[in-house]
Amino acid sequence: MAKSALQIARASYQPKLPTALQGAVKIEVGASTESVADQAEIAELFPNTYGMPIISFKEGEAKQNPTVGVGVILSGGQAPGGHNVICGLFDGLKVLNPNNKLYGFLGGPSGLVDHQYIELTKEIVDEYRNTGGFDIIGSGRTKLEEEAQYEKGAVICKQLGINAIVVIGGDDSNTNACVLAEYYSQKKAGIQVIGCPKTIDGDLKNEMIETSFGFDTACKVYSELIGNIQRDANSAKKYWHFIRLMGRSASHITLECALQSQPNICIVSEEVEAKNQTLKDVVDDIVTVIVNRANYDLNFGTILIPEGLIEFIPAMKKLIAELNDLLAHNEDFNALETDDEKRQYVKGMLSHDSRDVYNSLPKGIAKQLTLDRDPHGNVQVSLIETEKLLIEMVAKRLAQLKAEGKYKGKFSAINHFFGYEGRCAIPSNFDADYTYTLGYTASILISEGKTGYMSSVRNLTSPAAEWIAGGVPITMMMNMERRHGKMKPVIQKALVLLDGAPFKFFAANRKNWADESQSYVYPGPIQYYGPTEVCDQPTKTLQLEKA
Ligand code: FBP
Repeated sequence: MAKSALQIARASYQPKLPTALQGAVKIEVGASTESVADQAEIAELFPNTYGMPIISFKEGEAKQNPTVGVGVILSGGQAPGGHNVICGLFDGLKVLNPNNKLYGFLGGPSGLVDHQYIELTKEIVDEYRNTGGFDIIGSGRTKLEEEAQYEKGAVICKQLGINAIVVIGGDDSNTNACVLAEYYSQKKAGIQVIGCPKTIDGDLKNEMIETSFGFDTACKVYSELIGNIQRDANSAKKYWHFIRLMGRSASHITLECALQSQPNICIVSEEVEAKNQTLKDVVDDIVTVIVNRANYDLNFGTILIPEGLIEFIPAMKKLIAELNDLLAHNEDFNALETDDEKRQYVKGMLSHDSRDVYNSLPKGIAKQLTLDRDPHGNVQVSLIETEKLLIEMVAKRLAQLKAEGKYKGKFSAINHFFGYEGRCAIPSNFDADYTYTLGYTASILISEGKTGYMSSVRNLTSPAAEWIAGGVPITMMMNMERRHGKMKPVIQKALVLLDGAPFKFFAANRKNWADESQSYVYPGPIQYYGPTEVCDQPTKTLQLEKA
């Protein structure tokens, strides 16, 4: 396989481990835990895995460990560092007992159910050290939520001598991992389940999980690109760049990229929702900045837009919910032939408020809302090109203002969407070290007989040697939420907190960033070799949260 110079150099990078994990380890058991909310319901649903203590690892005495078999699953969207979780897990298992075996289930959780697997040998694992991507075993979005699936999983585990499964995934995958842990405990199946916090979106975090892996690298890649665009904008001085960023729900990625690159405008969905803003309000806010800059002959700039914005605009949320109900299995609608007939039909069925919103949308976007639906009948909002929608609406409003003599500038816009550019990037030193430690930690949790725990590595703004590794009961992160019409126990998603330090820093500075021509920051590409202040810094979000 052909390799780049960086690939070859990174293959021999040895990820940093906390001092406590560099030799034999003993466990320190903390206080018992409670779920973040709905304690009685969660305790009842998880009689075997509720209330367990937080665990941390300290330096200890060497001991004999029995041989174990472990299966690993990559679940959901790719995130830089996934391979290193597997490398850390593999190395940790081999240190515990050289006879330990690691199997990888192929293509995500379905690999467990369909018995698709490979044994991960040293030769295979070595090929993937410090690389991006999930291609070592592949990933998938199959949900593990039915007893029949758990039973099929137990069959292959028994066949291969697997005592523990490690699920590397986001909030939903870790919720499912916990349900699986509880199920196998109840059935006394002898299969432990450990989770690892993955997602570039950064929305799987809490008191004990400081960040999910992949967020650091993905944000650094996007910030580099945004910085490059800003330098171009500042050189050519003729384009407004509308940049949509991945993150299906929370705006962490967009906010982090803003903190790194200081764009002229950054929309935070959680703020839009809290202020009960309409799409028109969002457009007006953008227009105000554009008009103001035009007064100083600055007819260029950058605008960051979170992918999930549409769903956070209360009026849009209502419209989408009405459309979901209206169009689900609607024979009359499906029988209509022309776009115009469909548009008229929808308009006739919507509530007064939603009809106004629908009418205010460009026809193309309105049509998209009625066409693109996922298998559950929901509009796939991530496919909606919000950046193009905003360009169209902003251009229209600026034209009106120009006609009224209130805007004298020139508006030319370019749209971008950054997501896949960062999801499989070569992990930053931070993510390479963090993920390796997460995997290594998982191996120790397994050897200590733990189940229903998430691998947790804290104190991440300190040097890696001082990181605190251990385990957190997954039930501790849970609350009850309505999903598909039923109340379910799920890990609470972490949205951007408007009273949190990262947002407050942004809010205190955004006016300067909007008006000034010299406030852009150009982060440049991720550096893997060089001084620690260039190569090993965690995200601004983490630094501000921990300051
Ligand atoms: P996870 O939540 O599974 O980590 O995935 C995150 C994400 O990258 C989102 O940012 C994005 O909306 C989504 O995956 C896209 O997924 P896909 O490529 O499967 O459509």
